Amino acid sequence: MASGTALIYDEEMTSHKLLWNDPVCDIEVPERLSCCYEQLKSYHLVERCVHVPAREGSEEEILLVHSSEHLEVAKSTQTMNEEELRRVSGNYDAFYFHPSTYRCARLAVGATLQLVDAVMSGQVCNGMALVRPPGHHSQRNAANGFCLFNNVAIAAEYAKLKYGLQRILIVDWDVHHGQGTQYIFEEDPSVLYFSWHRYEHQEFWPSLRESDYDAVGLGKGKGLNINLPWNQVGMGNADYLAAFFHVLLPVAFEFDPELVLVSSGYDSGIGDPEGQMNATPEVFAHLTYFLMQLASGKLCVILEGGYHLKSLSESVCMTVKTLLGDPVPQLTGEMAPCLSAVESIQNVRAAHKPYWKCFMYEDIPFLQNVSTRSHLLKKTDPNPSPEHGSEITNNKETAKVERFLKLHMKNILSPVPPIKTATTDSKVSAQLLPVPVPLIKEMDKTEVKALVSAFYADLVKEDKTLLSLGSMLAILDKILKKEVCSGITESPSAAVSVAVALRHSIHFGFQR
Ligand code: Q9C
Ligand code: ZN
Repeated sequence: MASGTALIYDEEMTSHKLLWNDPVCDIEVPERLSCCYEQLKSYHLVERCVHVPAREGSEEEILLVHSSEHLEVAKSTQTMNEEELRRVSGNYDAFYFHPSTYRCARLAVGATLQLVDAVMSGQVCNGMALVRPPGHHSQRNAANGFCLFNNVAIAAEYAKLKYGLQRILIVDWDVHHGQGTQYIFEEDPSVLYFSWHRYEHQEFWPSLRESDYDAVGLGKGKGLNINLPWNQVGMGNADYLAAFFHVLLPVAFEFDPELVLVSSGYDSGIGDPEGQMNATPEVFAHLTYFLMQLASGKLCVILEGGYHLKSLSESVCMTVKTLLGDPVPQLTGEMAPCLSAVESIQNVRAAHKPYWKCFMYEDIPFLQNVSTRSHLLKKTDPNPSPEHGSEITNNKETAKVERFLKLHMKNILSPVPPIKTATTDSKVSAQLLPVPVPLIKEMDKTEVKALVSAFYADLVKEDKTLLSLGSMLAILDKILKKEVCSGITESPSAAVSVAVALRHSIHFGFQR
């Protein structure tokens, strides 16, 4: 059984960049790649991975998926000036060329194939490729949505050809529909393609009829294309887990893939200006962990979108950390999926009922009306109250998200205290009294007031209170350092005990 996690990163892929003003494309920046790598370094994840070098994908490999016309157009842009580049870029929906784009796109393909080789040869168990430009919107004959060559689709064809694979699963958790990948494998029974995507009843880009749940594949590929359209923004951890539990995982285990490829866009994460979703970085650890249970762990994660640099890089770290085998972090927040998510999930289950045993024996009615009604309401009602009413994500408030994420990541990455109860003896705690005093500053004003007034009230009646407070503060100190999760001491003062207990519950109440 193979072990180890490959990481593929080549700085050269940061040379592809936008040379003119274009508000549609200006979020696809080189820093997307460098920020991820810096963050991986800061968590000491890079040194734990097996470094696999990128290479250029060959023309032959690109032609596994793309037309020679498409390849030639891309090749011809290498020597163009800005004006010519602008003109060619204008032939596509949301794409820009730079003189280095062709070289970067070939490296992106090659990096992806290197990852497949590392996993299929048993050099590593799994891995991640950080690549630009991304791939999943790219089609046989066209660049689209920041994508030139379809890295993941080429990887699937390559794995079929080189390793004789008969069942490959592609999981596309990017917030956009990978319509390019859908078109390429629509009739192919050897590739199961799953994509969830912001859809909003076809209002969200790429606004295609064929992104809806009833596009199940064609011919021999019927049942092997699974679209889960999100008809509202603000989907969060619970919605993503419900999608995995009730749609993807049952089908994936039934399909029993020999290799899993992830079109790993993080624009489905919190703070992303495109996705407007609410899933926090640690949900990607869980998604990764579930997929690691398939195909004997043979999992290749390939970067697609993700435009909020902090959210993107934290989510990439969560993914790589999980690939390395670290325990998955606890999820917080609402754990029930919203109504609109349940509706989408039910509809895709109903659409796939004829093709999968896991759905066949269940009674799954279509639920076409629920979110359609709220969708129509939204248009007429100036103050609709959608389910995700007070979302953290807001277009103009990414700074707020940044502050949220900073605190949030600190909280989830700091070690959980052991189940251990501190106790004190009066001599030691009396000496400890001056040490934890600065901690009082960390309490909020009302808490300090309550603590202090209770302390003075008791002091008049009871001399031993000073000693008792010392014990309490010594325990509080241990709780805050996460050395213990609770403490017990002799105390004449109930008020002080309550203050410490309150502090305790604020920090750890939901963790144990
Ligand atoms: N009005 C990826 O995430 N938006 N691509 C176009 C046109 C393009 C996203 C909006 C978004 C492309 C890989
Ligand atoms: Zn995307």
